[in-house]
Amino acid sequence: MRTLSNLSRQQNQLLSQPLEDVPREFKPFEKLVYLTPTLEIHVCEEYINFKHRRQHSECMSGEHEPLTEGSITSTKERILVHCDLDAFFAAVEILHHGLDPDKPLIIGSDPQGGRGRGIVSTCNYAARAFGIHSAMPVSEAWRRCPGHPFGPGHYIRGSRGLYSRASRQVMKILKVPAEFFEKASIDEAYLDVTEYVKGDWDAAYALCRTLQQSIEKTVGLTASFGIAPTRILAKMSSEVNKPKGIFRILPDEIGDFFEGRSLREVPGIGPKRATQLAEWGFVTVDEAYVLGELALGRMAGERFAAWLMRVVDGNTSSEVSQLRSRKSIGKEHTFSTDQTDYEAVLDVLRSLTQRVLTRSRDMGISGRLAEVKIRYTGFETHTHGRSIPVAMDEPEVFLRLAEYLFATNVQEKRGLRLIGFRLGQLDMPPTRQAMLHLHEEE
Ligand code: DCP
Ligand code: MG
Repeated sequence: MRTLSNLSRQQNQLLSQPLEDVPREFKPFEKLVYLTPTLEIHVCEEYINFKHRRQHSECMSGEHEPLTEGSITSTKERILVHCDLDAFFAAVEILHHGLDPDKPLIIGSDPQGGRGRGIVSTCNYAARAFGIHSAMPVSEAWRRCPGHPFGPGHYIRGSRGLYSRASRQVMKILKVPAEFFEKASIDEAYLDVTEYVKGDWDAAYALCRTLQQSIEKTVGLTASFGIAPTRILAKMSSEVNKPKGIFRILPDEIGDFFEGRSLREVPGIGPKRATQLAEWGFVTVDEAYVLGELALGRMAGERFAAWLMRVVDGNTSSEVSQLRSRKSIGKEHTFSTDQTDYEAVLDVLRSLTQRVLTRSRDMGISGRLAEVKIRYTGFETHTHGRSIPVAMDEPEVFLRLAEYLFATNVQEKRGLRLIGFRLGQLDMPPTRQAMLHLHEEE
């Protein structure tokens, strides 16, 4: 019978064998890796060398770091697109329930007739006309636009499943022309389309129009697009003509774009910073810029001044990579009643791990850290992690790590409320295709 202690023993036997001797179904991937008795992962030299070569060739700059020689942006101008769906949750609800888009719709916590203590997630444009916006207390929203029977407001709690499904459909469309793609949140994505449009900014504009129409036709939602040479500029430009807008900033138009534009509109400048700058007399970006890095730095701090100069000079990052928006990929499961059958828990853990790795592979991401989360009866929660020397996306490696982490850490005889698996320390892996080439070269 498969029991937990059997499993540990079985694991240890397996782990003590080099990979060549392990039964076929346990081989993570042939010749590349084997696990030692202490669960260290040994990776063959070629794999590591290959990876390092890739890392060097893919050195890219961060949003808040100065550009380095040889990074993608400094060698060649990129054409980035930022897409953001319009009033996303509200638009999905309108579509799903066939609601009237001209009637104010508010998605968020239960307003409880104006006594609700939660906040608004979002609202449609008809509700925005009442001054309602995301993150506003729902009681305030009710005051501005009460719901039935006192006013025209329609309040909905929202259904995550619907939003995820719509988001997936949209992302599928957006991915097609993107050489590099990054889903930045449930309703926004960055696309590097430089190659697709062959460096032609007019073609990029036409592409956005096509994508916009395709999203509306296929999913029934409207989206806004920004086209620009850096991430921050692309994000700002998708806001300009919202809803259902497209706005483009050409490399030599950046200065004009910032003329008279409020500092508060720059992502990264929060209300606190903007108020402080306004107190010194700077409300627009150009007012702060003309002061120069040195003088602005004395007032607002050197780092901030240097960063703002780079934003306006178009020298911030144009890297589009899924890793920018993601620190880890995880899945967890809460049992309907606390579990003491650890074999059943292990089955759930294996399935979660498999799903996480399927997802990471779909996204072209690998990871170095395996983490198992165990929540006991009464909510006491522990996470147990293990790192491997190089990032991988092999399900078999992480299945074995997950089983091992669970088997060696679970406090036996205690009821389990939740089990979870997380892949951390993410990295872009050698693509699976590249790995195939590696095999061919051997
Ligand atoms: N959201 C949320 N809580 C917030 C902000 C947003 O739950 N404080 C959710 C609801 C939004 C979705 O995320 O529909 C996307 O956020 P956006 O900031 O893009 O807002 P919208 O898409 O709703 O409106 P816009 O048309 O301004 O993009
Ligand atoms: Mg949006």
